[in-house]
Amino acid sequence: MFHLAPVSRCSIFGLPPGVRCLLRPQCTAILRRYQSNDARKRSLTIDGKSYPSDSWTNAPENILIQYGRRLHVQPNHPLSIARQLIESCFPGFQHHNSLPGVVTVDQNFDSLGFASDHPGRSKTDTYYLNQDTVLRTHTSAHEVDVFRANTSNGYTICGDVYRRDAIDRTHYPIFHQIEGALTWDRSAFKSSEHFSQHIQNDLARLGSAGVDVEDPNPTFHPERNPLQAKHHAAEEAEAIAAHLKRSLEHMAVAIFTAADKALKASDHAAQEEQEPLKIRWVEAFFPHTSPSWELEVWWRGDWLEVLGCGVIEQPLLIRADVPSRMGWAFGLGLERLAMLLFGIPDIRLFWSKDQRFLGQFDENKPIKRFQPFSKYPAAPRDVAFWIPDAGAAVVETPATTSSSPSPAGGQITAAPPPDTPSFHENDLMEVVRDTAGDSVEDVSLIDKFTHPKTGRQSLCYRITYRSLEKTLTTEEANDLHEQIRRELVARFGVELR
Ligand code: FA5
Ligand code: MG
Repeated sequence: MFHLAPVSRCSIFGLPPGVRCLLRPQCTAILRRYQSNDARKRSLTIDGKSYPSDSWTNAPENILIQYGRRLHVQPNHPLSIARQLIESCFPGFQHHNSLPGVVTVDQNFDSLGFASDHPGRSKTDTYYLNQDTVLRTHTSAHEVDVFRANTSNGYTICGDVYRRDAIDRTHYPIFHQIEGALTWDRSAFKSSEHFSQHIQNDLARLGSAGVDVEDPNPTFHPERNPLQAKHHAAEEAEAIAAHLKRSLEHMAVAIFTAADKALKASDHAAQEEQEPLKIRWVEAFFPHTSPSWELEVWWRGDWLEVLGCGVIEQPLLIRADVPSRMGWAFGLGLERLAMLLFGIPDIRLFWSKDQRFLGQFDENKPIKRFQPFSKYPAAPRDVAFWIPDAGAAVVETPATTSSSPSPAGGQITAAPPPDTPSFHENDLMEVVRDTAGDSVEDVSLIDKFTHPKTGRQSLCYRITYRSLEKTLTTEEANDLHEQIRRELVARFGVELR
C-alpha cells in the first residue's frame, strides 16, 4: 500500500541546507507515504492513491511529509497517552484510531451541513489536494460515515487534522483531535416522554462530577442557540444536552485531576496552590450541532477552551440513514490537553524524534511532568513590507480566535469580504513554513500602518527563529530570513521596506 519513489524525488533537496538537515530523518516517511509525482506536481500520491492536481491544490510538501506519522497511536507518545486517558472516560464506546486523514470535500464540509460560502472552505484556511479532496480540518469529517455504519451507540475518533494557521508555541498546521458521540434510538421507545426519561435515567447513573460548574444560559436560545424544533421535542433535547454536559464534566475532571497530580508531584510551590477546578459552559456555533457549547476550564489562573460540542443536527443523522437516532457529539484538541498534562512548552516538540523527548513518557506509569532538556537561543528577525495597492490584507488568522469561523465551524459573525484580499496572514505563515520549516518558533504582527496620503498598508512581522534541535548560527538565521523576504516579493508582490 506504500508508494516507493526513488530518493531523488524527495524534494527536500530543494530546501536550504539548514532545513534539510532537520528534515533528513523524515525522508523515510516521505518515501513510504507520500510522493509528489513530478517536478511540476501534476499529481500527488498518498497511501498509494493518486490525486490529480488542479487550481485548488495548495497542500505543500512540508505538510505532506508528516502525513502518516500516527503520533496518536505511537506507544508511549504523550499524544497517545492523552488519547487513552480520554478514551478511558467513555467505557463501552468503540474507538476509531485509523481513519485516513485524506477526505473528500463532501465528508469534511457538505456532509456536516457547512454553507457553500463558509469561510472554513477557503484555500487560505484549508489544505486542498485538489478541488474535491482535502486534508481533514477536523475529525468530524467522519461522523456521517461512522453513524451510517452504526456499529455502536458511542464512539470516539482520533486522528491528525490539518489547518493553515498561525505559527506560535500552541499552533501547528497539523494537530490531533478526538471526537466523541453518543446516540440513542428513539424508535425503541413508545413515546417522546419514555425516550427522554430513559436518557434522564442514564444521566442519573453518571452521577455528579463533583466540580463547580458555571452554566448561566438556558439550554436553548431562539437566535443564538436554537432547539431543532422541526425534529426534536424540547424535553428530548434537554435530556441529551444534560447528558452531554455531565459526561464531558466527568472527562474534564479526570484530565485536570491527572494534570494537577503530575504538577504537584514535580513542584513544591504547586502543592500549596489549592484553587479548586471550575468548569463553564459557553454558547457556541457549529454547523453540525444545535444547540452548541464550548467547555472551558479554570485551571491555574486561566480559562482554557477545551472542546466544542452540541446536540447533533438531525439532518446529519438523516443523511447517515439513521433518522431515528438522536444524540450528542464533541471534538477536542489533543495537543492542548497533552501540553497541560505533561507541561510541554512548545507544540513542535510532539513531532520530535529526539530520545531526550520521547524517552520521558511511559504509558504504564503515572503521568510525570516533562523536563526540558535544552533551550537553544532565539534569533528574532523583522520583516516589514507594503502590501500591493490592489487589495486589502487579512492579518488576523480566524482559526486562532475562539469561536471565530474556523475550518471546522465556529461562530459566523459577519459575511466573508466580497473581494479576495491580496494578502492573507496564513499565506505568510505558509511561506515561513515552506522556507524554514520547524526552525521558526513564532510569527507575530508587531506593527500595522496605513499611509495617510496614499492609503497603502504596511505590515511588520517578527519572525522568531529557534530550532528545538540545535543552535542556529547567525548566518543560518539570516539566510532563512532572506529567503522568506524574497519569497514574499515573488509570491505576493509586496514591496519590502
Ligand atoms: C471543531 O473542530 C469541531 N469539529 C468540534 C465539534 C465536534 C463540535 C463535534 C461539535 C461537535 P474547533 O475548530 O473549535 O471545532 O476545534 C475543536 C477543538 O480543537 C478546540 O476546542 C481546541 O481544543 C482544538 N483546536 C482548534 N484549533 C486548534 C489549533 N490550531 N491548535 C491546537 N488545537 C486546536
Ligand atoms: Mg473553537
